[in-house]
Amino acid sequence: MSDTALHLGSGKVRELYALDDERLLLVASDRISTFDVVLPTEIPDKGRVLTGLSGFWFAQTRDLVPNHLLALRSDGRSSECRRLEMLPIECVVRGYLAGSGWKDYRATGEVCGHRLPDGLVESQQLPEPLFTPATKAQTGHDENIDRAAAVELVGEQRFDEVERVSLELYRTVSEQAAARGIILADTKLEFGVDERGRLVLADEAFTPDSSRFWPADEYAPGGPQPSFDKQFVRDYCETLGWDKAYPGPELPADVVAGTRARYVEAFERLTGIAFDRYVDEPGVVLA
Ligand code: Q0N
Repeated sequence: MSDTALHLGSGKVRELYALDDERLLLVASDRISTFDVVLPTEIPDKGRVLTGLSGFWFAQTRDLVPNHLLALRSDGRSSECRRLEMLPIECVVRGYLAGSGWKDYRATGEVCGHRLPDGLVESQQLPEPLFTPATKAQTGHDENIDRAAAVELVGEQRFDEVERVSLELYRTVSEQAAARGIILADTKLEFGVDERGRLVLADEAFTPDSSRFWPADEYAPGGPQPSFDKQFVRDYCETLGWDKAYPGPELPADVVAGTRARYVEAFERLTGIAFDRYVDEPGVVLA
């Protein structure tokens, strides 16, 4: 870390520092959250896996939309980024009916104002991917919003642009993941605007923390799907009868090792790059 960087804020598992007026440092820790609670036990290399995957997808999608990544640091968990004016919406794309999308559909037959056919089941693939924006809640949960509410926040032109770009990104990345046996069920993107008013993809992108990845060979619509990365942790927590309130439980060594292996497997399957090569030279994901 640069010794003089100013700490700007913390997410549940990431830290943000200002390097200077134009640049930020985004640091991904090895912390893991489940059922919205950060656990006291870390997953070694999780932060490197997420930083490497984000860098890989930024490089793979740079011709679709510019992104904020300037450099990956040699620790593999820190990225230097362009400082942007962030848009006040979460740009979610859903190809499958899971999470709050499933909840909203079951209650109303709609997701973010998109009317869906009757009779869809949990985790079913949608007729086409949907742009389903949400507000950025400072605390608590993001709230799904319809087109009109999102237009109020970013304007009509910018809305149309982030909708088009988000759907293009989802199609590109989900095709590449499908070719490697992984379903990208949904994903959350964040965009900013640079000094010349251009849209720039920011934050992390297409990581297991910002997306639902499902192993394609276990896909079975009609119920919730096992998560690629956190399923061991969730299964273990369910055996404890924990009330899912803070503080969460410590994880035993076998759950830590199994979960680390799943994160590394996700990295290697999605990128086609050996994780050890990334640790050696983070820049390999950008080539
Ligand atoms: C920014 N967040 C929300 C780290 C992630 N390129 C940027 N320019 C200006 N601001 C931001 C970015 C980015 N990325 C993004 N907050 C500020 C996500 N944070 C939450 C805290 O942990």
